[in-house]
Amino acid sequence: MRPTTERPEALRAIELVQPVSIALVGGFLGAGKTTAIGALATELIGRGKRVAVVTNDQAAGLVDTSLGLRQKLPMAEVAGGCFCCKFEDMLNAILKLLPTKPEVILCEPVGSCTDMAATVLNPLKVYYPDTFNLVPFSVLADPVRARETVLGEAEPRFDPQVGYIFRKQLEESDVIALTKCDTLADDEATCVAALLKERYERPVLLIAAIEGRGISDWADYLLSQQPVGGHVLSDVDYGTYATGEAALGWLNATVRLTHKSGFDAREFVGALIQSMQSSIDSAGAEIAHLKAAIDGGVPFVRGHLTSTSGAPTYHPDNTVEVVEGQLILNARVAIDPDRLEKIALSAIKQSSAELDITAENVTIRCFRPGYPRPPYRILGVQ
Ligand SMILES: Nc1nc2c(ncn2[C@@H]2O[C@H](COP(=O)(O)OP(=O)(O)OP(=O)(O)O)[C@@H](O)[C@H]2O)c(=O)[nH]1
Ligand SMILES: [Mg+2]
Repeated sequence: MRPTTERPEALRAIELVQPVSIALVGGFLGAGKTTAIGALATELIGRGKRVAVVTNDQAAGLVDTSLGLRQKLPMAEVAGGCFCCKFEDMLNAILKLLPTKPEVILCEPVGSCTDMAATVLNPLKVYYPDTFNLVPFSVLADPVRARETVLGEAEPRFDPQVGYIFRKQLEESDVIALTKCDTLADDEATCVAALLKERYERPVLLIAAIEGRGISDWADYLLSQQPVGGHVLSDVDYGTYATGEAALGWLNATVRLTHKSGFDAREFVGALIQSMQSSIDSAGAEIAHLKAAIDGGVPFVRGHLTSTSGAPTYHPDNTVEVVEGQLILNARVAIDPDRLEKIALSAIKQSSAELDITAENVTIRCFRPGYPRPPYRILGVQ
């Protein structure tokens, strides 16, 4: 048993008959965390495990949560800050899921955060040694971003402080998973993985969650009692980290969409994303992740774009007729938040006018993430 340190009063006692496994799946914005978590959940459920998911964002109203609910996974959301700054909220989210008797809880931290090993894993380890069974901390890396940010193979498209966060995330992982390997030739994927392995001296797995590739090996690794939290960041420069986070404009919006006789939700999402992409490109800004979904009851259509010069992807990528639906728009872009808000509102107006859709009940939150101040930060665990 690990040594216990007295739990601060603010942290409640949690008594469980069996410890619950907690798997943190981190990585930069758009790396493929939600897709990978969905595939991992399917794999674990196939192995007879009960799985639940905790999502996390700087503000409420997430495409990721809506998507997880679609997969019929027990879900809880921590909004208003990252797990590290909202550790008590993360515990409350876990508590909320306990009635579903999860054996494994997959937790997706905000993609712009780092220092998780010291501020999340170590507090769980130290204050709840018999409650939680921590499995290796996976950090996912998109090959395009890894090449420009870590391997120096292309010009970085974000400020250096954003690159700093990306590299710190990988540095504190227990295991790295190179995502979207279906977009690379096999030898290319192996080569990038070998370079990351050499740089960070830890296992690097290859996954293509979209087609389920590599997920079984990843699950095997997570369940094989490997050491956890072995790369705590003792030297994070919170000034640089905060500047990197604040370089990103953050927007979460919801809009009610209706049409007299029905509209193609896929077409609307496509028009919206392309309009925003074009305006963001004209502003010379880089997209970290732009996602738009229409929840039309049974149909659920979403589109993603993970760089300004990239091509959007849609799920499903065919006509989906809806009469009314809720648009959920999440944008993380290296741009001033006020400008991002104007771009989003103009794109919503233009795309709805094009398709003769009524857009109303707009809720919009647009901001830069605040300075990260984790309440619990433990560097060393004996
Ligand atoms: N080709 C390919 N695309 C993928 C794969 N996994 C994820 N993607 C795509 O990458 C984009 C981002 O995926 P998400 O899973 O939403 O990424 P995320 O890390 O959860 O993003 P944030 O929550 O915004 O940080 C989406 O368009 C996904 O379809 C994959 O294995 N192959
Ligand atoms: Mg996600």
